[in-house]
Amino acid sequence: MELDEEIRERLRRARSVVAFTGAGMSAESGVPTFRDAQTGLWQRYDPADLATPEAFERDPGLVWRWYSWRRERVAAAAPHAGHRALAEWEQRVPAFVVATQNVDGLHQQAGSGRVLELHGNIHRNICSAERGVVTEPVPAGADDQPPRCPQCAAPVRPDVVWFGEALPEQAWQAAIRAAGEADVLLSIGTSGLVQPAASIPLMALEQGAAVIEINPEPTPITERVTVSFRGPAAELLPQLLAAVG
Ligand code: BJW
Repeated sequence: MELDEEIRERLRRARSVVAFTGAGMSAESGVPTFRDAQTGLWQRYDPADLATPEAFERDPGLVWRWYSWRRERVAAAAPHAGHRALAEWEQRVPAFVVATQNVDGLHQQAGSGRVLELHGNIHRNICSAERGVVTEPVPAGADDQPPRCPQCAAPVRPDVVWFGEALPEQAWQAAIRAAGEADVLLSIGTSGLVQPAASIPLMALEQGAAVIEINPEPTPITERVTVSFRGPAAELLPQLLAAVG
């Protein structure tokens, strides 16, 4: 990897680093992204149309089946060399935060200790009415329908953030703080289209951080960042870590 000497020095000197990640971070682990082509059973659906409270109200079975399919994909996935490079990077700097839009838990599996989940976690269920975490839902009569909350019998849903819903306040505030204090922010595998998370790299840029993008495709922030590397995360992150030394 060609690394400009000035960038290398900024990376070496960085005391506070934020890794801001999106679905492309998990692509090489076998978890499909949102806006790249969908395959199989779900190719007829636009994921953005399924990730809304209205979609769940309209057809809870359809949304539940989509999440069951995704849970299977996530359960079969393992972190790759890029996830591990971030976990190793954390050992080398005083303050290292992963702020992820991903719901798959792969950063934690790779050993990252400080992970802010901005869009929730697909492994948890919550009650769609009362919002509390449900660990032992009551099975629905039909297999393809969501199970029920044992307290109020409302359907349970995955503990993820759908369009129109607020991000978890603590994680969001912590991400804003981390971006505001960062010397370096890595923006990895995100299309940068979904707000408010997409504003995190720009917050870091505006307060003087070096922002380094890793993505095979250009994004809306490519022209503004300090440096943009075009390529896959599993390949480029270990190279970047090695180049920093
Ligand atoms: C690789 C790779 C490899 C491939 N290596 N890279 C301001 C302006 C306009 C609209 C809004 C706005 N503010 C809010 C909105 C509305 C809306 C929004 O942003 N809409 C836009 C789409 C227009 N935002 C919201 O509704 C948010 N809520 C909100 O604002 O609430 C306000 C509120 C406040 C107070 C009270 C109540 C409400 C919520 C957004 C929630 C997003 N949820 C989802 C689903 C999560 C659950 C689940 O997983 O099912 O989050 S949608 C989906 O998009 C998911 C992702 O986290 C998110 C971002 O996608 P991401 O990660 O960038 O993936 P892709 O697929 O888009 O891109 C993959 C990238 O990887 C590509 O660039 C590839 O090139 C790259 N890649 N292979 C590296 N190997």
